[in-house]
Formats: sequence, structure tokens, C-alpha cells
Amino acid sequence: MKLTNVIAVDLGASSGRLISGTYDGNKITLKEQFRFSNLPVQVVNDLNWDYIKILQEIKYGLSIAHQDLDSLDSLNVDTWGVDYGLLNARGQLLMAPHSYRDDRVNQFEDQLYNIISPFELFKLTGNQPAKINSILQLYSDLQLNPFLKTEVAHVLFMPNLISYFLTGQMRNEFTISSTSGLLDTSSRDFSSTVFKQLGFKAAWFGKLSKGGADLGPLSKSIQQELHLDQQLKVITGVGHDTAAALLALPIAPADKEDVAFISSGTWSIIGRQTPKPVVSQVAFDSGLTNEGCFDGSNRLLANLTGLWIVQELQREWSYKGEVVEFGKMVEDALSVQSINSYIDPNNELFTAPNQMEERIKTYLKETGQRLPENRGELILLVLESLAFSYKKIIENLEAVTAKPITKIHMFGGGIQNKLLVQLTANFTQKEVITGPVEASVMGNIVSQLFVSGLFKGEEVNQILENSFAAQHTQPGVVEDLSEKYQQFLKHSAYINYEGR
Ligand code: ADP
Ligand code: LRH
Repeated sequence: MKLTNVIAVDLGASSGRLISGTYDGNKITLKEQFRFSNLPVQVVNDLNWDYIKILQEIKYGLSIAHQDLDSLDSLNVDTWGVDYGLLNARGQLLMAPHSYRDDRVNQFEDQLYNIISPFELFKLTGNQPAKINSILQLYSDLQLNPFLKTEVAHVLFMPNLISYFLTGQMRNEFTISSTSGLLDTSSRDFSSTVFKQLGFKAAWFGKLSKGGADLGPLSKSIQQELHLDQQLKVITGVGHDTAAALLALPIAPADKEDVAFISSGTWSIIGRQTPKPVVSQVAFDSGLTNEGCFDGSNRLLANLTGLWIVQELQREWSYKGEVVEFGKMVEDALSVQSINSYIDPNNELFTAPNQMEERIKTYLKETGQRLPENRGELILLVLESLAFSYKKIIENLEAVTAKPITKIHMFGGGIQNKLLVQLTANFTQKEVITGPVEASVMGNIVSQLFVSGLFKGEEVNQILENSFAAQHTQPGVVEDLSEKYQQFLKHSAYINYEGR
């Protein structure tokens, strides 16, 4: 069989990567072609994505991949959720896309929820109202810049915006759109009810692409710029990184709804697959949200501020002149005992950038808990708080769906943190299956092979099993955790949703 080379452009909120996948009919072999840092930039009062740098880095990565591989067949972009670009009728960006951590939305939250209440929004769209959601970001943009109402001609979600930069073609995709708070629970298309009430126009978003489509070739100018001597087609495959990752898990169809997944990267996303969105009062009260899978089914999940906290500690310490590798941070945490102090990772204090060490200490002081005496203790308390949050959310998922979870599939950069994986197994007392690290990339590639007609469906699990070795972590024998868990729940009001 002829080798097929596809490129996954996977953009995370800490780094972007171009990874090639070579499919030989039996397995997919990944090769990292290029990785670059991707951090939002504070520009006076706005926190923006550096979209020009992102595009430039992707072009550079493509030229490296082109030199490395004989032929490039296709490319697809997946990214983090919710962010978007606003374009005028000439297809130009009206402003730099904002990061979901930009604080312009704070002043408009109450206004939006006065028009449509949070529970009403949840029932209408399946999305748990949150500051980061595109619905609140877009509503805020329109209030802050009234000229947008007449100037906006297109809204493209981040992966679709990047694909537009590469091809000149505009198309929003289902999985990424499902993070926006703008899709209807039943039709799984843009909600005319929400649009009418908020003054958004359906034409801005265009026709939704479901199940993937061929977008067209890389634009002529980029082909020439990169001296690409062949046609590379760009595919609107899976657009959301978490939805992409689910395509990379070799789970038998019959077991799909029995396992939980934990995506552990900048964010932690903890969920399970369900046939349809779950919009009951108890799902809402449990802080869960519904997003779409590439096959049109549903992901019921909670978004938790994840290793962002660890990333910020690393960034802060390195600005102070000390380079602290993630591996060293884990070693430091392994060398100390737990001090039984906990944070609520989803507390607002931890979503904003800067001064993370101080923020953690402030939280501990305000909740009357013991302060860490060294970096190891500080990192360990963050990791324990994350693992206890995973446990609580898994309990919520089991309660809301009235169905036990048998095991956990964990993926993303965080699975390189063996301590976090073991804590997750120990605290949940469930087997944790890890891999691949680059799950979004693998899923991105799988979606391209589907769209190109190279995969039929049933054979995918076997091909995934041939492509990487999953690791199995069993829960260790641990002391009685109930007191520790109660202590965590006492200090994590947001995670402990019943307490809201
Ligand atoms: P995103 O896709 O959101 O940018 P990733 O999935 O790449 O994030 O995960 C990044 C996280 O993975 C980092 O915050 C870090 O905590 C963790 N990580 C990466 N490499 C290692 C390592 N060698 N040891 C421990 N943790 C690591
Ligand atoms: C993780 C993620 C998550 C949220 C966040 C904004 O990368 O996609 O699912 O949507 O980004």
C-alpha cells in the first residue's frame, strides 16, 4: 500500500505542534516535525492570541515537514476551544482574536444572564455557562464595539480561522463550535433562539461542517512561498482538541460509555461519552457541560483549570532566573509528605495569569490551611487537589448518568507526570490507562484518514492498538483517604457543586 502522510496542526494554549502521521495500512507512525511556544500576549488592555506568529510558525513547520517527507497528502488543524476571529466582508480580521482568559467579559456576565438565565442557556445549548464561552465573549465584543454589529461578516472558530488563513476558504466545524455555547441541544446546529435574543446573525457563522469535509488545497501563494511542488489538501476534520483526543482511544464501541476520560494539559477535562446531551437540573448543578464528538455523539464533561497552575508556577520561577523543568517539579513533589492542604483549582483566583505562588498562599490563608514550606510541598498540594477534583467530578458523572465508570483513560502532556497519574488511580481507586501523550494529534490524523476514505470504521481500533502502547496504572494500596477527601471537599466549594 502507498504510504499516506498527513499533518496534524495541534494548537494548545501553551504550545503548538506540527506532527506528521504516516499510515501504512496497518499502523500510524507519528513524527514531531516542529513545535513552538504559543502564549497569549497582553496588548495594553487586551489579552490576544498572536495569530501572525501562529501562522508564521505553521508555515515554517510545513516547510520542515515537506523537506522530511516525500509527499504531503493532507492537513487538519485542531485547537483549544471557544476562541474565534471576527472578519469583515473582505475576509480581514477586525481585531486580534482574544484569549479566553481576557477579562473584558467580567462586566457583561450579569447582563447576559439577565437576558437568558444560566439554566435556560444550559437547557438551550447543553453548555454550562462559563466566562470563557464564546457566547459571552461575543456578546461582550458587541457591547464594547458597537461598530461590529454592522462590520462583522464572518465569525470563525480558531481552527477554522487558521484553515482559512491557509486556504482562503471559510467553514466552521461541529466539534469546535460545540464549545461555544451557541449550538442548539436538539438540532446540534446554531441556535436561532439564542441568536435572536442576543442579536447575533446566523450568516456570520455559515453552514456547519459535520463529520469532516475537504476544504480545498493550500492557497497558491503559500504553496509558492514554501516551494511546495505538490497539492496539499486542507481538511475540515475534527477541530476541537478534546474531541480529537477521543478519536485516538482504542475503546471497543460497547465500552465507550463505561469509561471516563481525563484530558490532562493546560486544562483538565474529565468526562464520559453519552449518546445525547444531558441537560437535567442535576447535570447543571454538578457543573457539567455537553460538547460534541466527531461522530455526532456527545461528551458530558467538566472543564477544570488543570496544569495551567503548574505552568504558571514554572513561568514565574523562570522569570526569577531559574529554569525549572516539569520533571524536576515532579521530583520535588515526590520528595515530600503531603501537608493536607488543598486548593479548589476552579476557583477564580487561579484562572488569571501571574503571581500563582502568591495566589495559592492567599487561598490557603483565607481558608485557614497550613502553608507549604518548600516548592515540593507546594507542587504536591496542587497535584493532590487536581487528583481529588478528578475523583469528585467522576463521582458527579456517575451520579448524573446513574451508571458506574469502570476505568479511566488519561491522555495529554500531563500523563508524563507519573505522580499525577498514580494519585488519580489511588484517589479514584480505578485503573488508569494512559496514552498517547499526543492524543489530540493522533485523533486529528484519524479524522483526516476518515474524511479521505482510508478508514472504514471498525478497523480503527486495531490500527490504534498497533500504533502505540498504552500504559496501565493500577490503584495502589493507600491509607484511608476519607479524612483527606473531606478536607479537600471542605476547601473546594466550586468543585463540591452541591455546596454552590
Ligand atoms: P496543551 O495542549 O494544553 O498546551 P499539553 O497537553 O502539552 O498542554 O500538556 C502540557 C502539560 O504537560 C504541562 O503543563 C506540564 O505540566 C505537563 N508536562 C509536559 N512535559 C512533562 C514532563 N516531562 N513531566 C511532567 N509533566 C510534563
Ligand atoms: C483544552 C480546551 C478545553 C476548553 C479550553 C478553552 O485545550 O479545548 O476543552 O474548551 O480549551
